[in-house]
Amino acid sequence: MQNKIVFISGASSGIGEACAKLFASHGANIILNSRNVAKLASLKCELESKYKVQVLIIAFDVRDSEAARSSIESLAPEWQNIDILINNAGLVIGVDKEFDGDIDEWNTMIDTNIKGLLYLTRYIVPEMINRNKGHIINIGSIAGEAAYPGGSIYCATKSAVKALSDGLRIDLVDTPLRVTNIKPGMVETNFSVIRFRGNKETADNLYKGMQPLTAEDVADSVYFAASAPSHVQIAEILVMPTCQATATIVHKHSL
Ligand code: 8X3
Repeated sequence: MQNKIVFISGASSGIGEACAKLFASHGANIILNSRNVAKLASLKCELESKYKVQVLIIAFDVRDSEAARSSIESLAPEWQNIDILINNAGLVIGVDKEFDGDIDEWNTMIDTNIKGLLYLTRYIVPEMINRNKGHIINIGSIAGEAAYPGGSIYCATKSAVKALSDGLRIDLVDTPLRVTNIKPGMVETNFSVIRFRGNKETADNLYKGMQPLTAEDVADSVYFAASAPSHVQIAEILVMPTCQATATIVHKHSL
């Protein structure tokens, strides 16, 4: 991974942050993207002091196509050759029934999880094609496999991530570029706190009696796909805790 350039969206926390740490520990230079400049600045300091790597912050909201375009187009020449795009920015808000949900929250999920991923793909992949080199790693979800109660909008966005990953793989089949869809099951990050609109206690209860994945466990799968030999394309990884079988079947021990 030495000297490769890795662009990570949603890099200020959770899986994105864990990927930044893991790829930097293997010598990759990292472009950190999210809206949270303060968190990105402290992550940049940490990575540059621990590892011999360079870290660039480009803070913008992935939902803003114009900000994505201008930020990526104005990258300094030494940062333009992005080797790996990790489309990680994504979220779930609410557990409402489909006929009952909050439309603003739907838009936030759809605009971030689908359109944000598309904008970064649109602005970063053409340069990869020019250089005949690159890997797009989308963070999908077990939620993209089948809908579950209270998750229909989020599940739809992650089904879209699967379709977009498959479609991009088809569109790039005559190139050396690779496309991977990483589909985590239950992972304990701030993700569930946002799902329950800030209620940490409800989020914590979700993981009682079972051992969820950590963000680092998912980053390991991302790194595995990224470090495969160039003729090997890991198309998908479905990774979940040992006590999970599907999005809705989880064995919990009694407390
Ligand atoms: C996160 C996994 O099970 O909460 O994408 O949908 S789950």
